[in-house]
Amino acid sequence: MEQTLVLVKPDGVKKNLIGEVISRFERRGLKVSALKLVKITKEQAESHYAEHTDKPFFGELVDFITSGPVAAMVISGENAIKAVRGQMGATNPLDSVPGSIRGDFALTIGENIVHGSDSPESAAREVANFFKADELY
Ligand code: D4T
Repeated sequence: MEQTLVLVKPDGVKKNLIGEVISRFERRGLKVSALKLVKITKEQAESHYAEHTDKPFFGELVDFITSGPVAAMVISGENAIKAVRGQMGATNPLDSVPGSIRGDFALTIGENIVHGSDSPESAAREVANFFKADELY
């Protein structure tokens, strides 16, 4: 059993895709263990994207993820990290296959609708950045 942090990013919220994204995971058999709509602070965003601090796109990344509310959730299930990343599609939507979330709803890497943790270590850190232990079910 694994847990992963999923964010429907500000572009996904603006496009009314929160339900669509959750529905895809639920229909697959994954569970929603925590869920909230939240405006991320700059500090929280910098911590979330800590591995990208030195990248040229870091500033834009933080500006974008703090530009509007995100739907933050913890998705749980057997191999949830890999299962969710597969359903999200490739980071660059132009490389995402049709049928994946990004392949169906996004065109640019800067606005690619969803985030999902990429390892158990990232998931533990990212879940703790958004939720307290007693907010998980
Ligand atoms: P996230 O973290 O949003 O789930 O995306 P990925 O795990 O699929 O991809 P990532 O960590 O490599 O990138 C994080 C985030 O940065 C944006 N990005 C990425 C960007 O704007 N320009 C770029 O060149 C890259 C590589 C998109 C996702």
